[in-house]
Formats: sequence, structure tokens, C-alpha cells
Amino acid sequence: VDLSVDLAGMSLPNPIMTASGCAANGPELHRFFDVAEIGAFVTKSVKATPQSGRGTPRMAETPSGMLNSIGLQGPGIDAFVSHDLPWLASVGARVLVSIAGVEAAEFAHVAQVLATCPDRSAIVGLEVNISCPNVANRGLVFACDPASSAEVLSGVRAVVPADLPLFAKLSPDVTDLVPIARAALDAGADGLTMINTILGMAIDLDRMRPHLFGVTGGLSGPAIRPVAVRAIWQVTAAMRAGTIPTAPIIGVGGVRCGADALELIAAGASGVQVGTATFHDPRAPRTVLTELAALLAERGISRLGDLVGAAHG
Ligand code: RRO
Repeated sequence: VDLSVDLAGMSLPNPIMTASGCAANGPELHRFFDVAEIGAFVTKSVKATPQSGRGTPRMAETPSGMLNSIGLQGPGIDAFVSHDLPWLASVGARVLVSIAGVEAAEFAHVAQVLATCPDRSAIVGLEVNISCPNVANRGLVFACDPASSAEVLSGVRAVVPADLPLFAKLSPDVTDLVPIARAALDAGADGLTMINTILGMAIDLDRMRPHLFGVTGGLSGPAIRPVAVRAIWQVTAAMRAGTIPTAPIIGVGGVRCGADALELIAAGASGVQVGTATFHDPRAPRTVLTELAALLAERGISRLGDLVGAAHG
């Protein structure tokens, strides 16, 4: 089975990736499987300066998924390019670097440093995280507003070479993703990643207080897979109808097994990220890859591309 994919110039041996934030920047996961075996490694979103994130508790398990209010903890771009990225390059990983910021200029700064750093050749693309539910741009998640989405994407596009693919990571917290997708693509995104976590919260009945220090957090895991399917379907349908430009979609949301990955592919995704499942089983991304290959073989499909968007008929 030929699992190779070309996502807006990102040439990958297979479509499976980690999901941003769920496997830090690699070494922990590499103890469980060779991170160069999956299509790409997606980093925790990196911003301009080091940040310790929000107060604790900032993770909560619910019966239907995981809630987080990490608040963009990370080493900052300088430590990322001097420490984290060289390690990923040394093990042969293809790196999709997730970038973030509190304003458009911060995203552009981080992108510019990456575009000119010594390990640039290990970077296959940038995932522009405009959808963190725990980082508000004047009270608004960038990806819930077309103009804010466009401002970030055009700022990043202006400082990176045309051959560095940009994927805009979108939020599920809007009923219609099409205007946001259009704004991001028109402003210079080459593809879309859907979806980030859904804004939620939980209450600790013993303390009679919100579970998370930050009150609200992002919900992930199996509960949100139908929301990811809806988002991917909605944007793919608009691309097929010609109302927005055609571009590759990376699907993410509650994928635990090969069949889950295939569902996102059938909705229109040509890449698939595995996130929350990694907390239960660190080998999850590698297992999803094996299961997806077996499913395609069972169905007599020789090329993955034949199933992308297949459910649209
Ligand atoms: O760090 C976080 O709190 C976080 C981010 Br940047 C994100 O994009 N999605 C999420 O659920 N948490």
C-alpha cells in the first residue's frame, strides 16, 4: 500500500503525525517508537519567549475526554532552535513546527527565526496555531474571526519563503468554518489543520470550584471526533463546490485507531494527527499507522489518495 502523501509541498512517507502539544518535542515519545517512522512530528506550539503557562491544576480528565488549560508552556523560540530542533533533526524526524503568539507580530518573529535557523532542512512546514483556546487576542481566539486569522497568516507569509508550507490550525468553536478557512487561505496559508480543542469546563464538587485553575480549558479526545469530522467535511464541501480555494487538510480530533483515521480521511483529510490517545498509549501514532495500512490493504486500496474525501461521493 502506498501511504505517501504530498501536502502542499510537504512530501511525507505516510499521513500520520503527532498532534501539537501531546508529545512535547520528541524525546519522551522516541523511547516508545522511532519518531522518524511517522509522516511528521508536530511540536508543541512555540512562541517568542519562554513561558511557564497557567497555574495548576491545568489538566482534568472527564468521562468523555481530556480538558487542558496549559497556557502555552514552552522554552521559547531561541531554546527551541538551539536544543529541541537539533534533537529532532538528529533522529531524522520530519518536523512540522507549531507556532503561536499573543499578537500577529509574535507569530511572524517566530516564523522568521525558524526560516533561517541552522536546522531549517528538518522543518517540512509550519503549523500556525491561531486557535489556542487558552490564549486570547484581546478576548478573542484568532481563529474565531476571519480578519484576525488573515492578519496572522499574512504576517507569517510575508517573512517566510514561498516553499515553506504554512498550515493554519483552526478552531471548532464556530458553527461555520468556511469563512475562516477562506480568510486563512487567501492570506497565504497553503493548507489547514482541523481541529484544535473545544472550549469546555468541569466542576470539582468536593471543592465546589472549577476543576481547572484557569476555569475553562480545551476538550480533546474521542468526544470531539464527530466535531472534527463535521469541520473537515464542511470545508472540503466548500472546496469541492469551488467557493474557497482547494488546499490540503490535516485532520485531528479523537483519533485512537486506524478506522478513526480513515473516517477523517473519508471526510476530506489527507493527513491525520494523533494527540490525546498518546497519553493512554505512547505508541498510539505508530499503531494508528499500522492499522491504517492494514485497513487499506483489506479494502484493496493501493493508494491512500483514492480515499481522501471518498464519503463526499
Ligand atoms: O497550551 C495550551 O493551553 C493549548 C494550546 Br497552545 C492549544 O492550541 N490548544 C490547547 O488545547 N491548549
